[in-house]
Amino acid sequence: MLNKKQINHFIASGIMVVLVMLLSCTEKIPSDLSDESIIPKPVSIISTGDYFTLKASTDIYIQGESAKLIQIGQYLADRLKPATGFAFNVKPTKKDFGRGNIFLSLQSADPTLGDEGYELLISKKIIRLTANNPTGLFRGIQTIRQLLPASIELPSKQERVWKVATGIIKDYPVFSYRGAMLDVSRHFFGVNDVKRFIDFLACYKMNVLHLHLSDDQGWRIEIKSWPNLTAHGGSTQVGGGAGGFYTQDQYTEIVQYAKEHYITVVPEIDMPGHTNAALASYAELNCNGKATELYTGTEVGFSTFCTGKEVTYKFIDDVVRELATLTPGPYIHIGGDESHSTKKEDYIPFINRVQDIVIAHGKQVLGWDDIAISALKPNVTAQYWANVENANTAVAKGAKILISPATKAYLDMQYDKTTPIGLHWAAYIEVDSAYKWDPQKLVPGVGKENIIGIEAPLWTETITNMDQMEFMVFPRLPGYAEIGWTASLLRDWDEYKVRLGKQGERFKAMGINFYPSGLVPWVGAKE
Ligand code: TNX
Repeated sequence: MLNKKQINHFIASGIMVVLVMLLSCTEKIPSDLSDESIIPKPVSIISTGDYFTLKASTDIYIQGESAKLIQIGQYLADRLKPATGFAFNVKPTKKDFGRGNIFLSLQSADPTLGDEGYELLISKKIIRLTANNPTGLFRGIQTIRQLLPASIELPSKQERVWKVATGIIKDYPVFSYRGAMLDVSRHFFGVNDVKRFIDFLACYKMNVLHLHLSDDQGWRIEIKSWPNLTAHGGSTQVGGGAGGFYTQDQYTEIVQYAKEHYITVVPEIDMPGHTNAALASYAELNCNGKATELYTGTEVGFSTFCTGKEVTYKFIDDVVRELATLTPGPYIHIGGDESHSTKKEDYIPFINRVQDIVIAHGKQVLGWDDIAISALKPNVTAQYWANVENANTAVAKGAKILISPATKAYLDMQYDKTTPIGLHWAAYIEVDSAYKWDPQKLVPGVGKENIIGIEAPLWTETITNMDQMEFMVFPRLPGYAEIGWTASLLRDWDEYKVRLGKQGERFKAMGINFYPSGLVPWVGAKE
């Protein structure tokens, strides 16, 4: 028979066992940093087998006092506050140590980390993030977010412990341009939608948002010297809905929000084709002097500016001038694709003149690969989307290449025959196909030295709202981010899909409507 002491001991250990079991079910304690799901995959991870715990008393210390650093510290605090319910005061310090706190430092970073790299040291006592400049700190903060449990992304307070596995991460990107494009012309997306899209890019360390601001179906940016562009040209969209446009103040708000997320906005005015919205707004831009009708279908290649009229160039000069003043980034994108209604002998001098206009306003030219047949000026970048010959011609003319293959990187392509939205003229792009390619080996004749990076475009002929946008973007976007950031030698689909599967809980916590591909081993996220 057991005596009373033994029975008590028995009960106590039973309770302990149950408690430990409960804890380990609901709150898996991380202790192996190299086992965490980080996308894009970092350059190196050393695990030290312990954990750091966020507490109500944890503060965020800034080393090197500056407005930008305070803002980054505040950004991190704002990400961590809702789910933890902790205060996370942000304050400058000269000290190197303070148990239980997070340090963001620009002091004595490793120069090999470059402009966007960071080093993250997590010990039992502190988290220290170091970089050469604020951009690197911002990128590193995304890693800290992903090392915390997925519920850190929930909008309300969670009762749980917040542990981070210890170790050292060193990380920096392969390509300097890692972008996504949003077509706001075919279907208009308002300022808040674009901000949410920017949030997605920031999570995965992407650094460019390309906005396709004009097309046949709609002109979406206010140009003060040509007000009918938006008053009339912005008044509809594919399917005949109300459309919309950004005032210059709203556009500036988007650019500023992007900047706070260390993302550059590249504005595109597509020309000489894809211009029906402008041609419907101003009769003088047409060769016959008559305004066209607004267009709400999805055909391409039927519109063209009148390349022989002087007013066309006065118009473009005004548009580019106003756009350049709204654009802190280096590029203006001039489109140039699918100008099937422009004769080649008109197209070439037109593109040559438009390049001069962009350069005269202090900006660098980006254009779809079709522009390669013109006389490319110095510092031009051609965006490869389908035509290998164009890409090679552009390289031969001294241009750099931005890699956006329609067959691999088009976010508007359906995943497979059964997925409800999207097109499939280039390919069906399942999540594995979207991931399994190497930008440096994709286009014969175009190698690393020619490539500035990659971009995944989301055309919106079939995409009408945020839910649909998220379904097309997730879960492919993290893969594109990884292709742009992580060396292809470190990438492998079978290993990646496991990390992606663990991100599913994060998508859910962020309220993202994602495509639950059967190729991905989702953890606790699939309905
Ligand atoms: C081709 S890609 C286009 C766009 C369409 C897209 C649809 C490119 C430069 N032009 O006008 O929206 O296909 O996938």
